[in-house]
Amino acid sequence: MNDENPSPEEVTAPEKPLEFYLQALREHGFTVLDHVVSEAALKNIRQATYAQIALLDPAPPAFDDRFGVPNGIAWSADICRAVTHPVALALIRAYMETEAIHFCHQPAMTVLRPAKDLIGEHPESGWHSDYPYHPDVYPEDRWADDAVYGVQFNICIDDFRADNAGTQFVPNSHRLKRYPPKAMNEGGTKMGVAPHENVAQMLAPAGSALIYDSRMWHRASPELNISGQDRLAILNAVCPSWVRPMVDKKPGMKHFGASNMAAQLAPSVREELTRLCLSAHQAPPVDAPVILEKPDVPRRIAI
Ligand SMILES: O=C(O)CCC(=O)C(=O)O
Repeated sequence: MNDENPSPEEVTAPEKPLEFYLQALREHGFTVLDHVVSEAALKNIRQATYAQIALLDPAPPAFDDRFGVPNGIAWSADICRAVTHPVALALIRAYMETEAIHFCHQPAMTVLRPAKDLIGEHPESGWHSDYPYHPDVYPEDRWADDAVYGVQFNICIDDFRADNAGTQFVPNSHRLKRYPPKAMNEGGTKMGVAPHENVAQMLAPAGSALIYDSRMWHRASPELNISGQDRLAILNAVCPSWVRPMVDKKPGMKHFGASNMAAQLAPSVREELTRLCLSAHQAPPVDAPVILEKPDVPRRIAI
């Protein structure tokens, strides 16, 4: 572990009381939770991520792309602490009105490279809502009930700004309770021009978390990263524990187990991380909708 790591006991505190963020989430389906990761931890996470990128084979493209750096919980204690931030998780639990939550894939470090050939382009597609509000998960791809079954918890390791591809979204689109219509993914996204007239960007300083209702229509916008720099973030799809995961989480936990990371974490972090990353499937409550993968339909997953 890096000597510069903050001690496990040192948990950063958001500026305002939890109720402030919860109210924003309830009103807008979106909030920015500040101070989830300290400056020292951000530095460590960047350093550890670039050490991992150097090991990727084949090497990822340097421009015009977004890629994942796998197994973050096996190589960064700071990532383990960030994804188990107690205020962030309390907020998510309160919004979904359940204590029993889990991650539907392992925390996903993503690197959005600077645009080069994409500058000035308007690539098609990318609009989606997040798991479990994916195509082919709900019957009829409609989610009529009022309960919330997914919250996205994206931790900004770099600032999210207009000039480095802060995530595009349609404010309040979670209220429409449907997947983005096909037209959103046709003809490229020009902000302010129909059907993208209401598109905004999620903007936040490094160290904060974008926390939003998974039904929100949104899109990674690599063409907008004109900063010349990478933009790093850790993506997490959080659902009630009875919602089946998007992917098999066991291989990720094997890496975690083999890494000896557990020994470096405070017991509270280790226990929360294990709960989130390794939860066994639980039976759904009796009034829950059927949330299934239809086995014979090819999966179309975007995170
Ligand atoms: O990286 C981004 O800007 C978009 C993230 C995203 O699409 C997601 O978390 O589902």
